[in-house]
Parts: sequence; structure tokens; C-alpha cells
Amino acid sequence: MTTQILPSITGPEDLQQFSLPQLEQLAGEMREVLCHLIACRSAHFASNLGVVELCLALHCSFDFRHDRLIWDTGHQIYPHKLVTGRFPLFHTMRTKGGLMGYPNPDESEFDLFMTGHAGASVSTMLGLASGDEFLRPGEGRHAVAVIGDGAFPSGVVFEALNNARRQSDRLLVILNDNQMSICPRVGGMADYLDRLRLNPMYTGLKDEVAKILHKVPLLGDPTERFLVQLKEAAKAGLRGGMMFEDMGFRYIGPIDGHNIGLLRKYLKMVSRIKGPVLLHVVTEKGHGFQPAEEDPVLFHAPPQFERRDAAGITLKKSSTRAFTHFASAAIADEMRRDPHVTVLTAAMCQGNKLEGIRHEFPDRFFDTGICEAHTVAFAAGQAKAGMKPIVDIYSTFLQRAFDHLFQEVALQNLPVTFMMDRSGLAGPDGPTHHGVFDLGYLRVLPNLVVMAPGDARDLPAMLAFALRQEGPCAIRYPKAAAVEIDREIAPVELGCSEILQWGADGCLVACGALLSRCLKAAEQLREEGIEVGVVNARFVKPLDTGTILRAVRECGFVVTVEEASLAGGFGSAVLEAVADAGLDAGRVRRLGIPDRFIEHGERDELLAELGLDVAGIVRACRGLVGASVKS
Ligand SMILES: Cc1ncc(C[n+]2csc(CCOP(=O)(O)OP(=O)(O)O)c2C)c(N)n1
Repeated sequence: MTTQILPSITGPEDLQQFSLPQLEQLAGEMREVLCHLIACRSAHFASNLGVVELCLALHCSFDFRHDRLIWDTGHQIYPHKLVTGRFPLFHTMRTKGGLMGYPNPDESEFDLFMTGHAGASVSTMLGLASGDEFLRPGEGRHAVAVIGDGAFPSGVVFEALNNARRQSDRLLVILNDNQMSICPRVGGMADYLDRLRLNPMYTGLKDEVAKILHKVPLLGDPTERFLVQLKEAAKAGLRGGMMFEDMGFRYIGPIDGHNIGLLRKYLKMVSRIKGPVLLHVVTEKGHGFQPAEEDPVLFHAPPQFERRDAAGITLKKSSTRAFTHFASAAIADEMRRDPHVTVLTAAMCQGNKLEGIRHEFPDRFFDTGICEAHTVAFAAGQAKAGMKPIVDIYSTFLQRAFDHLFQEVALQNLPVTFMMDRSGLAGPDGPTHHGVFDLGYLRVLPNLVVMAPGDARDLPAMLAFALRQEGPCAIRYPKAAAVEIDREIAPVELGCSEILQWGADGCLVACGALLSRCLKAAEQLREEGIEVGVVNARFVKPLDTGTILRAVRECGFVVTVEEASLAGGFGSAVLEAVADAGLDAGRVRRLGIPDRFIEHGERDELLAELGLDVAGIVRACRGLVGASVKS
């Protein structure tokens, strides 16, 4: 890896000294560094390659110690990290204790919000601009949001655009249009943006534009002149973006997002326009690295490279099958069995391994784009009409749709099934993606059945069970390899746990995939002469109170184990049941996620740190044997 310029950059102000050819060289070096990173570990890749020039042009054109910048979602933040003093730590990206793969205000003053969920940038940017106008009037700060065309159709973006006109004079929304979400973008907005790309300013029908520009006198302020030119172009029907114009934005573009010189020129121009501006920038996802340009879906966040040579690259293959695989296989089976079953995803077809289903059942597969709230309400409508929709969604993103889960689904008691992937610690993605709050927000909803498979074999059985119900069900499972626990498997029945072994000294009640760790812990304890039972809880709601109360009565102690926030989680449900039955809740201990945000790191590292690995579970039980659990 050859980097000559990049190591000399300690902050964005250093960029000012470079000529255009030097900035272009720097862009090449930044891409090299990104390729080197992805050779070492899995990380977001193609989106970062696509915004290198835009990032450089932005930092050359604004002073973001003063002006405000938000990268929507934040997965494309790597080039920004490289030029904001974090090149020396870049090799630590996404490792525990190292740089986060998303913006992080603890790392840099140039990261304003810790984000990872799409769509909020325009709103937060508007708020910043509004606050600055109150508190720092006259300082003339600019507020810039960069948002991808995948995130752009999120409902909240339109709520912000609708609200922008009155908020600030110096608002710039940069629409980074690479025609991709993770998968190819979908929907009416995608078609609209495609039409805007036909604009002669972008397609190179320069003669037409030149004719118009020729007519415009060259005297006067350059910004004024530019606007007159645009107006003339619009008159000639050569300009699009009228939808944004009608909402009060000055629409400019589309322009080439890989041309640093051109970007700087436009950024300078738009920074002088009063009122909200939408600058439409066209980029290529994966730009500058051919395999990523050719397959931006795979290279959105590819696995680590195994080999990279003249013949191309090979990506590391995982030898284990994850819960996600078992989930998509089970969904496909159910769709084959029953023509009423549909599957809905909010732009996570690839992450949820639904490509096969999209191909096999194009008419029963629905990608709504990054619109979780809409997805859930849409599913409710389908269910009301008599279909059996499955919403396949990451736990952390379902948070976006809580109100629809409440009103359109639970309140109507409609049979919508939620397959909640990444429920638990999401590993290197970190606090924005850990799906640890779902038990807290699901448990409170009447009518909703909540399940957590203990192993890979539970998962299809739970899905089949859910699809037989007349009300809503949620099934939560982590981003982890799914083992198959060798046992005489009990059928899935409403509110019934599965007792795998019983022990007089204590009982581990596992909620979900930590079951296999509980079994190993029990084995170790047995070798020490401590007899501990293991229960596969299966249901969080309704809870198997019969088995749990029996364990509290018969076993020395009960330890609940969950990969979810302890506040309002499975262990809390157990404590409530024990207290409600008038039993001694002091015999119960809970292992789970404490009341703080958990940093990024490998899932196993994080589990160990939180005492949720085998050693931690053994430790917890040992501490309870013979001791009064109350003390
Ligand atoms: C609320 C929410 N839903 C889903 C995701 C998962 N996700 C991360 S990036 C991405 C695609 C974003 O596309 P775009 O904004 O166009 O950026 P690009 O990667 O194309 O640069 C998706 C769906 C997310 N981060 N947040």
C-alpha cells in the first residue's frame, strides 16, 4: 500500500494546500487504504469507495469545525474518518476498542451524532441549523446533510423536507445518487431520480444547454448568473427536480460526484444561495475497485478477502450456517406450502438472505425500501385482507415501526409474523445495531406472542407455529451461527418451555440462542458436583409460568440467561411472575445486557465481557450454590 499524501493529513484544513491533481492522487490513496482494510476484515466498502471525491470536495469547501455535516446512516463515513485525523487508527476499524464503523462523537468533533439507522440526517441537520440560528446568529454556519438515494425515500426524510423552508437559510441536502440501496433501489422515487438523470446537464446534451447559457449575460454576481442560467434551462424544459422546487428547495444537478473540481465549483456556488438547496450528485457505488463496481450488492459489506491477486479476489466463506440461513430456508418452505404467505423486507433482502425467495416468488416478495414503519402497516393491511405476511426485519430497525406494531398490528390482533434477525449483540456494527431492546418493547404489547428459538431446529417449528396463529407473533434470533442441539425435540406449543435437564442445585432458564452455552455451563458444573437444570424457555410471552415457578420451588436457585437488555427483558418477566405468585423472587438471578449502550466488538468478545459466555454462566452459578441467593 503506497500512501504519500494521506499520512500527512492531520485534519481537513490540511487539504487546502493541495492542487487538484494532488487531491485526485489522495483519492486514489484513500481507496487503497479502504481496499487494505477490507482485506483484513469485513466492513462497509462499496458505499465508502463511492463517496471519496464528495468527501474531499466537502472538506475543501466548508469548515466543519464551524459548519455542520451529517452523513446519513453513517456507513459511508470512512473517507471522512481518514481526513479528520483518524488515519493512524484506521487499522483498528470495527475492532473492540478501535474505531467505530459509524460516526462517533467520542472519536472526533467532526462526527456530530452517533448514527447507523438511515433517514434522520435531514431532520437533525435542520435542528442544528435552527439551534445555531437561535444561539449563534450571524455566524453564518452552513448545515449539510449527505443522504443516499436508498435512504432518501424514508418517510422521515420527507417530513424534514416538508419542514425545511422555514428553518434556515443555509441548508444543503446532498443527494448521493448511486442507483443502489444495499440492493438496487426500489419504488417511485427511484424512477423519479432515474428521470432526473436524463437531464442534459448530466447526460452531456451540452449543445442544448450551451445555447441557453449563451443567451445569459455574463455580467453580475456569479451566483445570480448561475441561477438565471438554471431558470432559463428550466424554461426550456431541460431541467428537472420540480418536485423539490415546489417544496421550497432549490434543486441543482445532477452532477458528476467523482469530479472533485466540478464538485468544488458547485459547492462554492450553492453555499452562496439563500434558502434550502438540494444538490443531486451522481456517484458509482464501488467506484475505483472493479469487483465492487461490478457487484455493489456483494461488496456493500463483503466478508474479508481470502486472496487478492492478478486473477481477482476470493472472499472468505463462512463454514457455519447462521440463524439467518435457517430463517430464510424456513420462510421459503412455508411459502411453498401456503400461497397466502408473503415476505416483506425494508431494504434488507441481502442481509436477510432473501434473494432466493425474491427469485422464486417475485409476486409474494415485497421490498418496501428503507421504510420500516410503512412495511409494518402494509403487512397489517395484507393480514387484514387475508394474507399471512412475514416481516423479515432486523430487531434494531423494527424500533422505527413501534407505533404501527402497536396500532395497526397488535391492537387489531392481526396475524403478522415478525422474523427478528440480529436480535442480540450485532458484533462489530456496535451500539447503533445491537438488537437488545426488543424484548422490552415487545413484551408490553397485548396480543403479541414472543418467541426465541434455542437452536436451529426450533426456528422452523416456531415459524410454522406462528403462521397457524390468529394474532401476531415475533420470533427473535441473533446474528450468530445456529447449532442444532441433539435431543428429542418437543413440539412448539403456546407458552410451553422445553426442559432439557433438571437439577436440584439450580436451574438455568435460557431465552434463545444462549441455550447451548447454558448446556455447556451445566456440564462443567456437573463435573464440579453441582447439579443444574437447563430449560429452553422458547416463549417470552406468554411465559411458561408453570415450569418457572416449579424451578423456583424445587431448585436452589434460578438463573435466567438472555441476549437482551435486562430492563424489561425475559428475566424481568420471570421476576414479575415469581413475585406475582407470592414466591421468593430473591432466588432468581438475571444474566443479560446491563443498562448501558454496548460498544462494538466481536459477539463472543462482548458476550464474555458481559458474563454471558460459558465461563460467565458457570461463575454466576458457582456464586449461588450453597450461598443464600438473597445476600
Ligand atoms: C433504518 C435503517 N434501515 C435499514 C438500514 C440498513 N442499511 C444500511 S445502509 C443501507 C443502504 C443505504 O443506501 P443509500 O442510502 O443509497 O447509501 P449507499 O450505500 O448506496 O451509499 C441500508 C438499507 C439502516 N442502516 N437503517
